[in-house]
Amino acid sequence: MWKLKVAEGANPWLRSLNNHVGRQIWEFNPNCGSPEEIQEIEDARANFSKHRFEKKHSSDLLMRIQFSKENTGNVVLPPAKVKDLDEVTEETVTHILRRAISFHSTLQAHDGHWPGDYGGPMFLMPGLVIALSITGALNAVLSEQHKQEMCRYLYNHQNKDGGWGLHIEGPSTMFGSVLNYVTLRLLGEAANDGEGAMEKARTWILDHGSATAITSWGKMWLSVLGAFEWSGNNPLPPEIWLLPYMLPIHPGRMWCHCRMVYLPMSYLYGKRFVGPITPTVLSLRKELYAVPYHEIDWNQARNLCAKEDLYYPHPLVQDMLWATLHKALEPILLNWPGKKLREKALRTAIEHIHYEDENTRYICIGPVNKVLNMLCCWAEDPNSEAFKLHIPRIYDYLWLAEDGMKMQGYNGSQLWDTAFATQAIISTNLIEEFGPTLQKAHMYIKNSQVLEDCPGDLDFWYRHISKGAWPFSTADHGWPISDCTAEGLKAALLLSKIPSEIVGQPLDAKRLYDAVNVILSLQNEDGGFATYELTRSYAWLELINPAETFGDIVIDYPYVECTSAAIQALTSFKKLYPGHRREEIERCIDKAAKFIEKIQAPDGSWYGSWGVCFTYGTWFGVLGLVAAGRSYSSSGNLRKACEFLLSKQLASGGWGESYLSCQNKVYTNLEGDRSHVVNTSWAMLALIDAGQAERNLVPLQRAARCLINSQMENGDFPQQEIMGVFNKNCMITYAAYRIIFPIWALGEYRRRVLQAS
Ligand code: LAN
Repeated sequence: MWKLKVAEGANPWLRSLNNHVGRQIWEFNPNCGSPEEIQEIEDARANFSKHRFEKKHSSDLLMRIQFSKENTGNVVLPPAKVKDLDEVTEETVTHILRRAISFHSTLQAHDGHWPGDYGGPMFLMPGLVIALSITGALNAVLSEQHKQEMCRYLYNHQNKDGGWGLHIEGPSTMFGSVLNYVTLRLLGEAANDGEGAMEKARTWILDHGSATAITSWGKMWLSVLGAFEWSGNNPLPPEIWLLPYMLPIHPGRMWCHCRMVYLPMSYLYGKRFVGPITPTVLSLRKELYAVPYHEIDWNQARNLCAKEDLYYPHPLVQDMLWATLHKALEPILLNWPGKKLREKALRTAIEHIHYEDENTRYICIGPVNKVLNMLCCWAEDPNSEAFKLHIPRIYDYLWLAEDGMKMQGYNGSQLWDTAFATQAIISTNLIEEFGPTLQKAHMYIKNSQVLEDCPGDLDFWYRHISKGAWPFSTADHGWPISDCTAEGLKAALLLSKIPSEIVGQPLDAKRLYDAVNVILSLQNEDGGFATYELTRSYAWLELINPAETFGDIVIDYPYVECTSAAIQALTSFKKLYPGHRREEIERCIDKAAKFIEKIQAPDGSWYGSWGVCFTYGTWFGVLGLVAAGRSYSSSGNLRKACEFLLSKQLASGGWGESYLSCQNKVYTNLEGDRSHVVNTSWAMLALIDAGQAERNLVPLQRAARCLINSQMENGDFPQQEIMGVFNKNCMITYAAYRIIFPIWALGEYRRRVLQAS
């Protein structure tokens, strides 16, 4: 049976700063699990497959089944439902909260964090499987059980029309379809396996223009595999790293995710690296194209892209730029003496790759550069230590649920979820009752702060300071993030106000100051906060974004979420430490609030970039302004925001926003106007903070009733549609949101509405 292991890392090739706190790994042990336990898992799998077209999001049941066996002490209070609004009493809400927090406590791991599924994107596992096949490590890294679960996942998420989307809920794209088809083939599935599923996939691909119409990232993956020619790719010259930093297009000025993905891509491109041409690869050359492989017009293929994949079509200038580089520059760089420059650029690129690997303990900033960097290390030297150090960190990205094994969007969302869960539980005031849970969460937060900057000259490595920051996942990952630092700090400050007999010793003031220092250092001139770094270049750089499926990837833009979180954290900090850097903090908050006001949409909403979507953004917009001292009566921005939210409340009393809001930037209800517990909670949290209770209680009562009636038998809340997003177009799972946000919203409702009245 499969088992989730937390904070373990007994492997000589693994490095850790803090004994692997937060590390979550699934392992298969053939000798464990009773027949009943195995049957329970089989039932969950069968149930997912049966309903896979109606309910595309899995419910993280394997972890839940395991934890319910491990934490048997939990007493489940009887469920409660409410019909009339006057039944939404303090007593009922308290009862619901007890049920929810008791249940959520059973999901907490011994190191204090809440493990969970961070899947969703459908373009990540292919990179891993392609890289492992090329390096010959596939069978050493992935056991038969791994492969079986990966195939299960891929078949489960194949759309009815035979293709795969960019993410689990999306319509079929060429990128998703070709890469996942190739992945199944590399995992050992034959071209006619899957009871017709493989043929159906091929039909989809050929009917929509064949693999020549895959996106640029897909072209790159197929090229390293040997199933596409490098001459069919637009150039990715590593020489860009040799340009002076002054230039706005210098990669050091790009969003770190963009820079870190194009870095190894440019290394592989610069080398025209191709893996061994195996019989499967030769067969794929036949399966993926409508014409014989040697007859394909590769020059034309450079700019092909299926219409299903086009979210950000290349502007003309971009095509002109690639054509010039392709036809004029590349021939020079491939031959003597231009070759010398290429060699120098490749050395620079690999040096930066090694720096990134070392300073994330081979986790890397994200799943894409993780596998690309690993492949580069192998391409540089197949026997290298670096390649060996990469291997055990692969498992950090794999997650198992009833829909199968997936590759996650990060090595988890540990710190983020723990910081939110802590704030949610504290909001309920049931602090003593859940003291042990909070104490463990506190331990995780303390253990996960980043304590040092990266080594060497930070400017040389294009790195911002890290000391005092919180990461999104684990300290070993280590990349600092503005809003993770802010949420970590908010949680740490709340915990510091609770007696240490209940939640343990507070964080040293010195470490809080370091966190404040990181936040202050991340404010842009315009007052806004971007994600990991300052905004280092201009929005027009998006013109050279070559990734057809993603929007806004080239620079790190300021976001309402990050800006609001920074204000909230600094406001809480200022109350407790009024003497520390007071003026700077006040100036920062003031500028940040003005930025938030400036970017509010005319309808009163804010567009959320990392959650779905306007309910998420508006929650942040409102909380940021309120924390900065604005109120409903003094701020037209807040009044408009409330009006906006109220106008979207559904007949059920809830809110339910579709991922289409993110893509189209237009508020879109879920199909059938269904409500979603997470959107409902975000809207409620915003309205409560903006003082809705003083004006008209009914919308809040209706929302609370909707949440109460959604609670499940065991105290959990249902997993509904996907709620996370990145780069406008790709969705990502936040498995813990379904319970954290209902607890938080009902907690605030109880404390600030019911108890205050
Ligand atoms: C994340 C996850 C966390 C997220 C928040 C902290 C929630 C947000 O407020 C700021 C942005 C951030 C850090 C974020 C950025 C984009 C990420 C890293 C991801 C959504 C997780 C995966 C995604 C990454 C870009 C996926 C790889 C794909 C590429 C296009 C490179």
